[in-house]
Amino acid sequence: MTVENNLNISLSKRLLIYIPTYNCARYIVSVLDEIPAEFWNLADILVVDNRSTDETVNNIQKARSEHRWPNPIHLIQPNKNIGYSGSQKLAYSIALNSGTTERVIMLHGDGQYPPELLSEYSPYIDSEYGLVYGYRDKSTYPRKEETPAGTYRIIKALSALESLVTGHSRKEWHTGFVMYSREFLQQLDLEELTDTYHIDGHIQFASGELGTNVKAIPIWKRYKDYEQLKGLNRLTYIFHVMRLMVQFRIKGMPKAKNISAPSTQQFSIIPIGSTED
Ligand SMILES: Nc1nc2c(ncn2[C@@H]2O[C@H](COP(=O)(O)OP(=O)(O)O)[C@@H](O)[C@H]2O)c(=O)[nH]1
Ligand SMILES: [Mg+2]
Repeated sequence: MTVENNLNISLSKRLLIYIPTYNCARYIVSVLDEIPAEFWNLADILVVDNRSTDETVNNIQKARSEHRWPNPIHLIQPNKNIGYSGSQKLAYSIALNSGTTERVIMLHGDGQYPPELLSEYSPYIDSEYGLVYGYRDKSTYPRKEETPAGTYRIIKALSALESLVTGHSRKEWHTGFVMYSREFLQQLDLEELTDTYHIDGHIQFASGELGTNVKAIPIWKRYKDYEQLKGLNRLTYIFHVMRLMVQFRIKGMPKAKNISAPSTQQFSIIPIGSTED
């Protein structure tokens, strides 16, 4: 494995599908299997594994060595776990550093956002939208949308509050299913974005401050097969978000001083065939 810090991964397509993983051994191979065929030609696929402690990397490596997928994927690992937020900052720096990437779609490696939803973005790949995001919607997807009722109400209430506090109306501030344009990402100081879980909300806030063209599309999220935040964790998350939305408003948005500076985060490129010790 080669340690890199010059962000030079040979991306060649205008679209990048970035897949953050952390202990997704049960899901990651089927997530890649479920990526609609057209996207294997349209997009580069970059898995950023955040130092999983389970079989996530071995499962990917096994599938790669069997040439399971139509095209090669890129697989990298930072040299330590850098959190959900750090994984995003690294991926967006790599995208901005590449000469080709025009748009980035984040697709969670745990499969909670079904990869078939990628097709919902097709109409917007050549659009003026700087940010397109999916909001969970039980009225559009009454059977498929699996967010437990309590969580659903909390997410909707928190989102209504965050729209109020920030002055930017969004159908959901907690979605992890998003597509960003290069033009939009370039205006952000990635390093200044929050290091917490609510980085998706911070980027939404930035898009509001920048007056970015934003599009919301109804989606569904899987929960049946997944752990969810409960009790104190859930309360901590709620208070975190409430504190952050006020901070966003007070501090204003993290503007890039110049074209977004490349991240200095070190990472390893995991070539096909190498397995974790
Ligand atoms: N929990 C966690 N997830 C991470 C991390 N790095 C990447 N991820 C991935 O980021 C995605 C979102 O995390 P998750 O906990 O499922 O958040 P949620 O579904 O948005 O509530 C998943 O695909 C995780 O595997 C990390 O350090 N911690
Ligand atoms: Mg998840």
